[in-house]
Amino acid sequence: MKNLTKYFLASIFSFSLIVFTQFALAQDPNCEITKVNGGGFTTTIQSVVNNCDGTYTFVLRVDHDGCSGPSCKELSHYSVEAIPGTYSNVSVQVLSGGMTYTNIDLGPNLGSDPFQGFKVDGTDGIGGGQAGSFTITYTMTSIQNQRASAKAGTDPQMVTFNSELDFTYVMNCNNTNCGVDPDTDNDGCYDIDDMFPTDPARCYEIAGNWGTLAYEDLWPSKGDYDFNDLVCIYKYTSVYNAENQVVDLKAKYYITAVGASFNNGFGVQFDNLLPSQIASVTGNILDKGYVTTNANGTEAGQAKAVVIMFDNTESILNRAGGSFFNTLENGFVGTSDTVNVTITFANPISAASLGSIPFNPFLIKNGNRDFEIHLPDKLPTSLADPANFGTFEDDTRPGDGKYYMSDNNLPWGLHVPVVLDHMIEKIEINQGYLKFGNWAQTRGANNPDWYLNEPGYRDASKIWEP
Ligand SMILES: [Ca+2]
Ligand SMILES: [Ca+2]
Ligand SMILES: [Ca+2]
Ligand SMILES: [Ca+2]
Repeated sequence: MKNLTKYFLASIFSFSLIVFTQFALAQDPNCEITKVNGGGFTTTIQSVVNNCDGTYTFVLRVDHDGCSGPSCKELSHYSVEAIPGTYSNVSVQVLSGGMTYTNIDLGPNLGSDPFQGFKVDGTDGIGGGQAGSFTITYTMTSIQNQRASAKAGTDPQMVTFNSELDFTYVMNCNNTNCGVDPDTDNDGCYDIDDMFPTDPARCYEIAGNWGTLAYEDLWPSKGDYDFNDLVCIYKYTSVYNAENQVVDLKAKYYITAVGASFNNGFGVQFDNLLPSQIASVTGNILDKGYVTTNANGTEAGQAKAVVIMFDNTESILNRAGGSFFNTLENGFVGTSDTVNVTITFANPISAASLGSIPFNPFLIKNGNRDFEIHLPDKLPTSLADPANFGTFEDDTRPGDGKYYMSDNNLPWGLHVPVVLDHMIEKIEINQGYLKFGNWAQTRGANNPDWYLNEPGYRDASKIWEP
């Protein structure tokens, strides 16, 4: 977009220039400028290259559409305006049709033409019902306003090209100015930086680190508090455009433990986003039929954008045996598929408006869409049944801004920004992670690093290992 910015600034006092620039950008995806000579002839600035030695190489393409009749005469010569002493190396190449010429006249005086320059003289076989195309390549020591005449009979059939709006535009659009790095897709993100060099919507991506989400799945009952009923590690990668706005959010999820009898689902609410701000969702696993989606792949019936990443764990797990997955001492050890979900936004958005990782993830209890289990103090989605709040051990009080915690502030969902080693089945988490209890009951004020492997932080004999 650097060219657009430049032209906008250059043309800020001229409405007509703004209109022209928009036309050029909208109508010339190949970075060319075409003008109509008349009589079936057009002239196109095909390229302008700054040779970085004080010279520029220009290529004009002349096309005739094959029209015939009194207003479509055969070409007699083709003249190009240029300041004497500034041009050299004029050559012609026939691209199509049967055009011939007798010589290239380097002028500078061109007889009947009203300007100085050079011409392709004694042309034959193009115009007057004969379609054809040829290019004129020439070198100049500056970029100038240039007229070009497709002379047929007495009709000059003249076009006028502007040094800035036409020639310089084509040069910059093609990134053929001196010292400019190539930008193949012209998105303002140079090829050397562009991880998507042929995709003008995308420039680079930044991958986050693996983190862990762990759940107790008997909410609103406390359960055994081993926090391994679903343990899912995640990694988010944001894809940015050249304006540093997020185009796609790519998520990876991998299940490390299911110490549960329930077959749970998992989704993420983007609290700052409306469903309409998402263009598409791909890669999520919806096999059980209880999740209804909008056309864009977000969950239907939601006020905020919600993506169900998988609606059950069994579609993803590769069990080695047994009913507990990677939570029993000396038990079977299974693997998980990696769920790769790509969310593409309807319009690129700022990273700040997307919200912070891990957003608002939640467990769906055993295929019952009424029961969501969120991280502490995260809001439920539109589909959670609020009748479950405040029942059993849950002490959710929306009026006080308290969600998904017990009366002594114990959560049902955990997030840590590292890969968490989970508990052995049916052993409370605070027996393996010795600082956990103080962290939870102070609502995170104390021991925010409870999950680290520091001296005195763990009883490793209570933590599962393969
Ligand atoms: Ca690029
Ligand atoms: Ca790109
Ligand atoms: Ca449990
Ligand atoms: Ca368990």
